[in-house]
Amino acid sequence: MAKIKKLLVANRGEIALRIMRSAQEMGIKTVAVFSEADRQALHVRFADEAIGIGPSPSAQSYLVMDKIIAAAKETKADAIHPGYGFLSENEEFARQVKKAGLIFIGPSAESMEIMGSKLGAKAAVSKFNVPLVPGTAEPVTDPVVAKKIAKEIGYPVLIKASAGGGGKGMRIVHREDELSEQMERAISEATSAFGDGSVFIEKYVSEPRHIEFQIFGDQHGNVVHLFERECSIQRRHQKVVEEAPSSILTPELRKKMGEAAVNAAKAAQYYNAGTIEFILDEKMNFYFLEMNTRLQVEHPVTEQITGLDLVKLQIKVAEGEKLPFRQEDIAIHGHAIEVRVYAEDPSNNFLPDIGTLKTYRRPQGHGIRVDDGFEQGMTIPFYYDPMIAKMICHDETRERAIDKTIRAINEYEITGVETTLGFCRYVMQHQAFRSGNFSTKFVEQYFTPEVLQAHPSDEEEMIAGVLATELVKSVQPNPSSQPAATQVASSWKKNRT
Ligand code: MV4
Repeated sequence: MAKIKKLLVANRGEIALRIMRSAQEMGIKTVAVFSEADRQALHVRFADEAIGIGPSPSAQSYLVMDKIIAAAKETKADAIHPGYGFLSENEEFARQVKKAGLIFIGPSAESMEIMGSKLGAKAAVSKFNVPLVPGTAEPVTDPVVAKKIAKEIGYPVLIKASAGGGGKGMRIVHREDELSEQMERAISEATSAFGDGSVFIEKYVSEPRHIEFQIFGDQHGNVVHLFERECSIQRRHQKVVEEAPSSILTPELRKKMGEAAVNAAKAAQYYNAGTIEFILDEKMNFYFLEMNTRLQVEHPVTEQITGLDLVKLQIKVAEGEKLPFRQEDIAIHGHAIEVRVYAEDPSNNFLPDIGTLKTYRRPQGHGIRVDDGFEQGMTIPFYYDPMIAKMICHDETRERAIDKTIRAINEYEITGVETTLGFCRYVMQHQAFRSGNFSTKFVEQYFTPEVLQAHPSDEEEMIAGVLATELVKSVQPNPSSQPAATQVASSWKKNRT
């Protein structure tokens, strides 16, 4: 068993910090890498050592394998954690790291290769009792063959790129006369975007829920699942709100899906942390979509309900340790909700709003966790993902976790940039979300920029009401045509944003 003494984190921002914190608690020294834009970043200050790896664009820094491996050698690190994004799902990187005599904190390059292709993943899991969406397990190029398949499974169908991810290269086809044209487009799109034109056809599930299972494997063949995360609240394939557990799984269905997830992982002889993505249709049928071979952004909701530190577990498994528990030892405790705070303007089509955090005050209190990489006065670099923070609220029940999330959003103070906080509050207050009756179509169905102006939060309404009463009691008749209470309430609201 190879004990890790020094860990290089090949990432930036909140996830680099989050990984280093766990490493430090395990007595492991940490090495940060940074681009020019990140010279002053918190992950650089937190690490025991830091090494510059080049210009700000990630293609010249965080994505350059050679520079990262050279930095690990130079600092005598013995392991590399890739975080999420950047090189985290690059099997060639995993191979190079191993070749350099370093430990890659993640699965084997072979597992990554199988799961990196959607068709490869489907072929592998199909022999392991994992339900797949009706469709083909082979690439299709001939429109005649495609028409025959589509007729068999029934319209609407979905054309997907095997090499695609995050919804890229998907096309819905409603009728036979659209099929050949859409297929041609899908193939040429996939070829130019991924250098691989393989596409396949599936039955289109129209308003699915996105439910993913966290799995964990060790290098001795043991695999468990750590329950599910519901990630249906997303906008253009970018998740905004995630929660665990899902409000619609029964214990029986959870058990069935959990077993399927473990089987899918075993199909790729998977070890370390991974996520099995399912969709669930309105009849509660579930289907495997793909596997993500990394630690995910939303992993904290799983940590909050299981009490486990997934990064520590990743490190131990990478060192060769056995999983310290069996499936029956793990249980769900309470409910956790994560909202992603992006520097984006929800009233302007979620356009990135890069700038300086003039005020930045985190919410506090019982059951609140904020994973972020910024402090007041810092500028959000425009080169990378504009996520400022993840806020995770944990409480005994779903309803309490929702109410806590609203309270914490109201306490969060960010000025200088527009953020998605108000949008997340809108989600938390929406009856479809609160009742649990929603799908991946939530944002499309219920969100327009106007709702953020039209519906002040309960708290705002209550405070505005109190102010109005106080004002009517205390002031002289108002000379302007507007009632005094409206003026006060609206100027108070202005100060809040
Ligand atoms: C689907 C689907 C409906 N039917 N496949 C989107 C991203 C990629 N991981 C797969 N995705 C989907 N595949 C079939 N056969 C609907 C989606 C989908 C989706 C899935 C998960 C989370 C959000 C989504 C938003 C739109 C579409």
